[in-house]
Amino acid sequence: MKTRITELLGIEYPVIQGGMAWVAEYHLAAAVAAAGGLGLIGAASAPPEVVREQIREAKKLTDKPVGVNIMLLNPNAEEVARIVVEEGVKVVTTGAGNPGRFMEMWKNAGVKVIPVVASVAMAKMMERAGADAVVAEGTESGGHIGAATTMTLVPQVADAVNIPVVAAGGIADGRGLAAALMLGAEAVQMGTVFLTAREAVVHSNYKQKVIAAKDIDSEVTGRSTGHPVRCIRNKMTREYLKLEQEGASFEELEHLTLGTLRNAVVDGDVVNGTVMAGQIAGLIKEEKSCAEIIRGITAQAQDLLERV
Ligand code: TUI
Repeated sequence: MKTRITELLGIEYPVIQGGMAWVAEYHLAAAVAAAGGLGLIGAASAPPEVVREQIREAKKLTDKPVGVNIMLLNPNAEEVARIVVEEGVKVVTTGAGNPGRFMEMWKNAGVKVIPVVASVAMAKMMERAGADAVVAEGTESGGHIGAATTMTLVPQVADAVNIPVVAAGGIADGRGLAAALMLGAEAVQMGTVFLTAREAVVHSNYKQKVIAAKDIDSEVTGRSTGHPVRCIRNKMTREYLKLEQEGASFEELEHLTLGTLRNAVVDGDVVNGTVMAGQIAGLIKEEKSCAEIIRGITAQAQDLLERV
């Protein structure tokens, strides 16, 4: 399964792991890399020195490339942007904003830059700014989301740019990978399925909540604040959506979710915590290793594509 993305990144399979906050730590990133995909350390809102340590730990576990995802809403984003250069990271993905201000530094250091975008306009802007590829992420995704669906966004982005496109949002098996390739993508990025991976250091309550989730068990909080976030329905989302409907202030809503992703991922509080996951959670039935996930998905896609 060779595409411009596998060539660009020097990976065996066209599979990228999402840079999930608290979830995408070095054990998961190294396991994905070792299995032939692109593993990512999610810098999210971790202190910059913790990100540096994570990069070094990943390198101890694998010789294969491990990238870093930088969440641009993080006030420390600039420091993390420099650390990836200092540590010799070869691939960076970005989320939740415009990484234009870091582009020159990364390009000069030979870092491959793959911004996650949620619109055609942002994809074109990123291509002009020198991005090596873009991830077109549909609203089916978990966490911070845009408005367009993967089915509509991916072909429109693929038509609008010449750089390779990675599809994300609602993909967790070989049918999704095959469909993404048909839509014009040259790889997929998956988050939800990897957060249930055996190597993901995620509380079992969180993994079980995702495995138990059905097709319509996610909600989007924060539409009124301009930061829509998809997570599995629980006591927190019910309270949040009720407050939002009552016109609660940004501060009140922030207060309800501050630190709650960590509480869910690390402490297993899936009642009051934030259980970010995509709409494809309903497809995921069991915990598997990263190698089983990647081999299963690519083999199924290859089989389907040969039969079509
Ligand atoms: O970034 C993500 N997913 C995330 S980030 C995150 S941490 C967080 N936690 C609570 C509240 C907010 C964030 C959890 N999940 N995915 C990539 C992504 N990027 N999705 C959508 C976008 C995006 C949106 C707007 C990219 C660019 C953009 O441009 C806006 C601009 O600056 O013009």
